Amino acid sequence: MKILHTADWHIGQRLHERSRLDEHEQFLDWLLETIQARKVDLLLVSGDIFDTSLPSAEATNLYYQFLYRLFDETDAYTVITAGNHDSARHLEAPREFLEMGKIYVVGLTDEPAKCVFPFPPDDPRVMVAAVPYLSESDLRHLSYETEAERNERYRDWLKTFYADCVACMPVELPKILMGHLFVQGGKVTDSERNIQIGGATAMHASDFPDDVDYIALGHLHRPQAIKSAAYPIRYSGSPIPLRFNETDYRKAVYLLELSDDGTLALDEEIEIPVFKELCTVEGDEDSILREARTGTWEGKYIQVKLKLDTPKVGISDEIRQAFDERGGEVLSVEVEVPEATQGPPIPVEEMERPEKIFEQFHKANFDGEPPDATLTQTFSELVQMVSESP
Ligand SMILES: [Mn+2]
Repeated sequence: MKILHTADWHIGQRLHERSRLDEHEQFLDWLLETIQARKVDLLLVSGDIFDTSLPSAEATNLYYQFLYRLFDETDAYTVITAGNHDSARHLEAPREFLEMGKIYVVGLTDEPAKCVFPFPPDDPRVMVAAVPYLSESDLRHLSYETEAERNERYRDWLKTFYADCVACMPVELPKILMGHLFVQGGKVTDSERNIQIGGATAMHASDFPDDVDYIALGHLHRPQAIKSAAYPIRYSGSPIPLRFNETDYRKAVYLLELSDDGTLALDEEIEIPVFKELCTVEGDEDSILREARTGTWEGKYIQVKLKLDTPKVGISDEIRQAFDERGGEVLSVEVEVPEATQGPPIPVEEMERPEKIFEQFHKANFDGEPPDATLTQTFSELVQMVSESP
């Protein structure tokens, strides 16, 4: 039996306002071909199907077209869970309907038993716990708690949830746990939002139950395995780079093989082709224009980081055009000009309370004058409002 682990599709994502739907379409075509070619029996998608909780009609259509083709053109079962980017309720809304197509979607986690599925359902060989992202807002609010205590409670809650899932499974069958969460030791890139709730929440590899065979995670966008566990804990990563700085490593899906004796092993890390190359070009005006006119840019997305001595009107357009003439599409031009009026930087160790930082900022920008009482009061009210908003 072949099982394929993927996550973090982020369908509908835009990079500097540029739609990525064409890349997602190519990825899903590739995924379907891979499922057919490798005769995959079970596809696991561990959260962040969409990039936003209310995806566009086009993004939604692409997703359902893919699901329909999975049903129509393959024999695979599919398990999909919600990530922090998804709307758990929206994803789950067509649940009963999708089940007719052997597609199981879990968005909300009210009960561990509802997350546990046997595959194949009529002659179980493996158990899967389809655990979606557990949002902090699902935790009961306790006003007397410190942030650290709340983080601990979140972690405990996850631990218990996974243990309860495993308790619902027959002991003799191999077990796969899905999840959309941060495990300590994972390598973070900068495109994961809300990676750690409150800044410190993380599961530890040892928090997962003992009697498990594989943990199929989503949330981190770089494919990776977490060290120091008795069984593999893996993030498959996102199929396309979501930022310009996510291009120094390859994207992948994991193919697992469940043998007849019930052993589950990694069969192959299958590299995903690069559908669109993302490039960053840095330098001064002359060097960037020279690169634009001599490089190979056909079909590439480009981010330009331009260093100028003084601001120059129209330079961005000139750069965009130069790349455009050789088939490249510039998605962003960041211009860096030496800032004469900038105040001295505030050392990190001096950044205490927001009010303190504000005072330092004011002094730095207004000839050493601290903000007056009204301004200080207004700022405090603002901080209060922000910290109380959900
Ligand atoms: Mn994600």
